[in-house]
Amino acid sequence: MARKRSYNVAVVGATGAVGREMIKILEERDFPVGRIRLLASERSAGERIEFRGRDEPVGVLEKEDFKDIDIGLFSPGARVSSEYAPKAAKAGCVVVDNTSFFRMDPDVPLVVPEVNPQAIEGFRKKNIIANPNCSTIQMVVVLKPIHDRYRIKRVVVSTYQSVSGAGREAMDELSEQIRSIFNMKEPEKKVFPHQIAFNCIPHIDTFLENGYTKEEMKMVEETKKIMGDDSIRVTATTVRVPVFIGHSESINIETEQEITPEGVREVLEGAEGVRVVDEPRMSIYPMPLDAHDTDDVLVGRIRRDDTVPNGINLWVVADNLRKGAALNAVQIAEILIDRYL
Ligand code: NAP
Ligand code: 3JM
Repeated sequence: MARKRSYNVAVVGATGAVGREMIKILEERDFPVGRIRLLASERSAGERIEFRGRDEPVGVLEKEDFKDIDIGLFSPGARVSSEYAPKAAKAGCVVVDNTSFFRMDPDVPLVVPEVNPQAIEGFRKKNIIANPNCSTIQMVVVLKPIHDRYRIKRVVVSTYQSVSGAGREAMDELSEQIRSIFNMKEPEKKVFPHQIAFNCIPHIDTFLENGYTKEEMKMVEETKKIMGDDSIRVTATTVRVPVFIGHSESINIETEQEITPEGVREVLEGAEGVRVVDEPRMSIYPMPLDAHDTDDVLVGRIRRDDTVPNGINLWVVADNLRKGAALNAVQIAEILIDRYL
C-alpha cells in the first residue's frame, strides 16, 4: 500500500494555552497536515485561528464525528478527554491526549520520545497515546541517560511551575493581579487558591489522602511507567510560582554506581533533547526566560551531593507549553506517522 503523504489532524482544545502552541508547532515543524480541524467548546464557536496563513474556523467538539480525521491532538481537560478521546479513537482517529486521564491505563502508552519511543507501538490497543505531565516530561528527559549509565535509586524533586501550566485564564490572572497591585486595588483570585502575584503556592491540583497533591503523585507514578522501572523511588514537592512560561526543577539524584559531576555532564552533553547550560562563574545557568520558545530541556548547576555516597544535584528548566505539552505531543505524532500509520 502506498504511504499516505498527508494526514487530517484535529486539535481539540485549540483555543487553549496548549492548543495554540500545538497549532504553532505543527506549522513550524512542517507536519504533513492535509486538513486541519480546530475544535473547542460552544464558547469558542465562530472564532478563527491562523494556520499556514489561513484563518481556520473553530468548530464545536460535540458536533465532530472524527470519521475523516487521522490524528487527534487533545488538550481540552481531563473530563472532556475522558468522554471524547474514546469516541474519536473508535471512529479510527489516533488520539494523542495531553490530559492526565489515560496516563496510568496499562493499555495506553505514556510516551516521551527521547525516553521510550518504542512504547508508541502499544497505541493499537485503544488508539490512544498519553502525553505525560509537563513536570514529568522535562525531568525524565534528563533522568533517562543518567539512569542508563549509573542506575538511579532515588529522586527528590521540587518544582517551580509557571502559571501557563494552569491554562490561559491562569496567565490572565497573574497579569491582572500585578496590574491591580500596582494600582493599589485588591487583587482578584479565581483560578488559584491564593494570590499568585509576588507569592509561591505549594499546591498544584488537588490534595490526596497521603498529604501529597495529585500533581506530585503524577511525577512519582508517571516517571516509573515511562522509565519502565518501578524500582526508582521518587518524592516530589510541586510549587506554583509567579512566572508566565517555563517550569524549573531542583532535582537530587542518588545512584547505584559511582557518579561524578563530570560524568553526568558528559552523559547529558550527548543526550537527545538536552542542552547543558552550566557556567556558574559567569552567572550562566538555566532560567525560565531563556527556556521560553525553545525545544530543549536546559540543565545546569550540576554538582555533587556529598551527604550520600553517590549523589548529584541538578537544576532543570524547560518551556512547559512546548516540551512539557505541545511539542512532546507533536513529536509523538511524528513517530506515529513515520513508523506506524
Ligand atoms: P486552557 O488554556 O484553559 O484551555 C482549555 C481548552 O480546552 C480550550 O481550548 C477550551 O475551549 C477547551 N475546552 C474546555 N472545555 C471544553 C469542552 N467541553 N469541549 C471542547 N473543548 C473544551 O488550558 P490548557 O493549558 O490549554 O490545558 C488544557 C489541558 O491540557 C489541561 O486541562 C490539561 O489536562 C492538559 N495539559 C496542560 C499542560 C500545560 O502545561 N498547560 C500540560 C499538560 C497537559 P474554550 O476556549 O471553548 O473554552
Ligand atoms: C495540567 O481538567 C482538568 O482537571 C485538567 C487539570 C490539568 C492537568 C490534568 O490533570 O490533566 C491541568 C494542567 C494537567 C496535567 O498535565 O496533568
